[in-house]
Amino acid sequence: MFDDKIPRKLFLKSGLITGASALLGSIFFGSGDSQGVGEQSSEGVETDEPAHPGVDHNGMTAIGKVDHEKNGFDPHEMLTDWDTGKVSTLPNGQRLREFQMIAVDKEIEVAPGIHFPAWTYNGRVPGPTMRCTEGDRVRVEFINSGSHPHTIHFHGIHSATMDGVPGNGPGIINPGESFTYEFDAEPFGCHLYHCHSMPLKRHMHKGLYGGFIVDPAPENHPEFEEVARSRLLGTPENEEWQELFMVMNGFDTNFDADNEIYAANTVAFAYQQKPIPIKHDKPTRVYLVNVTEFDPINSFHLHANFFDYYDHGTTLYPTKETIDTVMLCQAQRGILEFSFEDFEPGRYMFHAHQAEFAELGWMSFFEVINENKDVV
Ligand SMILES: [Cu+2]
Repeated sequence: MFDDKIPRKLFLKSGLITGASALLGSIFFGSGDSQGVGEQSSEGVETDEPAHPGVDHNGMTAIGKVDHEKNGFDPHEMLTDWDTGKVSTLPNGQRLREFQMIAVDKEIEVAPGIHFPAWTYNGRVPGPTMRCTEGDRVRVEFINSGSHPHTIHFHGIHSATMDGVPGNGPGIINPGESFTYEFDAEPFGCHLYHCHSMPLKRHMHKGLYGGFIVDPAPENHPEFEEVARSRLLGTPENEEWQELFMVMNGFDTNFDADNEIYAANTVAFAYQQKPIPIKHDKPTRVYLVNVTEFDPINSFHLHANFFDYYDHGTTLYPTKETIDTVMLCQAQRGILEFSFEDFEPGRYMFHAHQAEFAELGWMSFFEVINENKDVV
């Protein structure tokens, strides 16, 4: 239907995309200073010449604001809003964490003026970031209030009947039905959950996914006890860190099996328009999950600094050290650790190093706050 040679952002700009429910407005990509005229002529033809010579282009961004209140979630709050469930103790002394997950169809705004008919867990994309401790009993009541059959498939170790896949145990949960998944939280690490109904590509990219973080239980790791305590939510050692959660995702707004919008935590350019504050005297830990559909690989690149990486988060020592870029296949995830301790204050970029993804939304800033140093 569309000429593949025409950049996708041109379709976004010119409104050639069909399907009004998928795209209710048009996004203007370009410099924040140039009110979206960027590098396109008035005829919508891309040129090499800046549309406004002499204008100081501050980089790609979106013009306008997403209505987070209407969406019912804010990508900045999603960075730290861990859902630790309802906590109690079982007769055998094991800690129980109970969660409720409701599948709901919901239109969300993924970039200013661009709406996407999502399928959600609890009305948000990504779904709640579940966080528990290694060895906890996890009980998740799943209610399907959506219009299609769904499941929840957890990455982790559990029985076949709790796997959330068609034809196994309860299999798919039809609209109006419910099922309670139950298992022990293991192994520790940075995991995810997602719908496993068919067609899988469609069910996943519509928004049915979220983070599932299992903190290590320090008593199980005497040789790395201090590291484990720093990862365990609620300990003084954990308080010394700034922890952030990011899902790298994309949205096919015109249903051509290709993404038009990319982001971390759903809203394009959210952390560029409003950078994430970072205190220089606290190290940062990012729980990173890739759920981007259609494109086989996504990536995270940090500017002006390097990080240590823990693949899947299932080790207490880095699996890669002193890198500034990591690439993740679909469903791959990991933990990044870095520090801006001696850095001057200012904005430090991070983004997908696939330039196309960055230009279509996966472009962000950390705002380092250092009262001890001046901006040079
Ligand atoms: Cu589904």
